[in-house]
Amino acid sequence: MNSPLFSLEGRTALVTGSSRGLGRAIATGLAEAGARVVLNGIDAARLANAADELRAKGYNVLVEAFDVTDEASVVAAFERLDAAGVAVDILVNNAGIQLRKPIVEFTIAEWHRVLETNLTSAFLVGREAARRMIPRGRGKVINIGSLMSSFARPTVAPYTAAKGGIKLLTQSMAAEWAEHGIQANAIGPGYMLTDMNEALTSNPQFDSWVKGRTPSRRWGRPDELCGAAIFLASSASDYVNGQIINVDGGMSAVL
Ligand code: GCO
Ligand code: CA
Repeated sequence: MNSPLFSLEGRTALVTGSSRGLGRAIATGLAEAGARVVLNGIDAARLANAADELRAKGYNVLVEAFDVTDEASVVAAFERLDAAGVAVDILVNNAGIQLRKPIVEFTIAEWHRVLETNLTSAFLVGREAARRMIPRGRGKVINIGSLMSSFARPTVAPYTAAKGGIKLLTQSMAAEWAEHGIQANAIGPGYMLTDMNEALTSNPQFDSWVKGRTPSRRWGRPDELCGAAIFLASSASDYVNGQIINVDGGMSAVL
């Protein structure tokens, strides 16, 4: 039985980067909890495929293909939603990329691309959403951080710096928006089975490191983020602000 506390009926959720991976899984979970979902991505074909899959399950789905790193595109997308009478009640800033190499081998262009996609996007999309949530006196912002919001490992410096920024941007959003009835929180996925991590899951040494380092002794499944997402998107979290919930099998709790 769905507790009304966790119901998302009548609410609209925009999930950035939701044509695949964690974003698609989270969008599916929010739809299952009753939300109308607005899918976002830059690959129209992948986006259409994701929309078809969710609609086939009977969910209420809109599609907004825009580049979350481009201010004009983000502003235009929100103006289209305004014109269509679509109010974003729940924003999930999930869009992100990964690039792995030693710091000394990164180009400035690669650095900028990772920071823009993984961090600046949350500022751009969060700002537009909040400009509309503040007058309404309510809203939910869920930023997708990472274990890397708090811990580092070699070869993922730009991603880690961006995810560290996501954690403190979330706290900054809470600092300014809580008084307007908006709750801004983050989810920190652990090592999840996604395309982005294909190079890791297919590496026997890395695979055994993850399993040895994680108390649950396994990788996480993208759908295992849905519970935390539904919680943070629902009335159940109305007094939760500026927090990051690690969904990582316990990895961040142990040495
Ligand atoms: C890596 C991985 C990680 C995971 C996740 C961990 O190369 O270490 O890509 O960054 O994606 O972010 O929380
Ligand atoms: Ca990401």
